Amino acid sequence: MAELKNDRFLRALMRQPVDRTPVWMMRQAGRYLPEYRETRAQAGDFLSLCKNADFACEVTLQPLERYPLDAAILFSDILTIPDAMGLGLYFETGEGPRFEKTVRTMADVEALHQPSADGDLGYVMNAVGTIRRALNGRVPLIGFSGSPWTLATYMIEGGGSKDFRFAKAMLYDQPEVMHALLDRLARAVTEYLNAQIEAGAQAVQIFDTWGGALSHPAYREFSLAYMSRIVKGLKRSHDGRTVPVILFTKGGGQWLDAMADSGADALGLDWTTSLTDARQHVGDRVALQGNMDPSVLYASPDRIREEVERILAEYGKGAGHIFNLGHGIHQFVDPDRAGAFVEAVVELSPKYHR
Ligand code: 1CP
Repeated sequence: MAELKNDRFLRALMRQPVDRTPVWMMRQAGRYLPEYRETRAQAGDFLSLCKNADFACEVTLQPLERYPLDAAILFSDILTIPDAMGLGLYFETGEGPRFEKTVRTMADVEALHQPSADGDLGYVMNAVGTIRRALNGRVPLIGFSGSPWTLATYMIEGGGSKDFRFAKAMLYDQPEVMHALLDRLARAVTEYLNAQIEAGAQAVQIFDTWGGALSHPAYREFSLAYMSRIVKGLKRSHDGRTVPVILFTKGGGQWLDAMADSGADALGLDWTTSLTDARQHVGDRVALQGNMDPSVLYASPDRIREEVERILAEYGKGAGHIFNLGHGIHQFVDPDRAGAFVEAVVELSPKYHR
């Protein structure tokens, strides 16, 4: 594999000194880009886009052609695992993801197929290899997975949800069924992320998008415990380099202390948490990634720049910050505003590293 030309992102994840704050955007390849919409139309639908390594590679690289980003993220989805477990993922036009089957009982859990990372999910590993070759060392490639709890919500509800009616009922009434499901998911996620690392992912992120919907004790028992187990089961070095792990719980600002003890190298933050407070809590245990409100990208370029400056100052001087949005970029953002954001980080951050 080609020599890595820009290792700013990996260095910051390990809290090593850098010349400026590295930057990437969650969901940086996606519907806000006209070129993405064009490739998706060619591929037919979203799943065909994920399953074809050349298309997945093309859309992964699209945001890098526009902006000076410091990392690429594999184009795929967190729902590849439930799909490979036999639930039948599909997308209705204009709607979010849906599953043909749901998981509501112990019998449903026992009937799940334990997916193989090389067989059932081999198309993801092909995409990782194809993207690494195309990147040719330009920036590192991030692999990812959903957290067991977040994946479980989709599997139990049969798609996206606002109140997690069935998942919460299971958690409170039948915790043994929930634990059986989370246990299977944790094993699948560990194998899946390790396979991505072997295929060439240079850092991995666990997306716990719905962890923030849990109560204080339930977060530890049903989400963090399983993410910690995964972190401990990951191959932390490959090809002579450390492979850093990032944990992102949306709405997890009050649990950073416990998250920092998981063994992860970095924590992702949404915009409701102050980077100053977060840094105080975690000390030198982990790096921090985030945390601009993605809706700032609806504002003017001047206002975006002001917000970037405020967040840089909030983290302060020194290593260990990766600039990102606090959640995925919205589909109605003007691509030029995303450009103004990335450029502001590039221009304004060097003074925090002198
Ligand atoms: O083109 C389309 O219409 C499909 C939209 C889309 C895209 C672009 C979906 C369906 N997934 C993706 C790609 C995707 N999903 C990436 C790509 C890499 C990148 O550029 O960042 C990633 C990292 C994800 C992860 C993902 N999928 C998460 C976790 C991150 C987050 O934003 O919270 C979640 C919750 C999903 C589920 C999902 N897949 C797709 C949609 C629309 C959703 C959200 C459904 C819901 O609201 O519950």
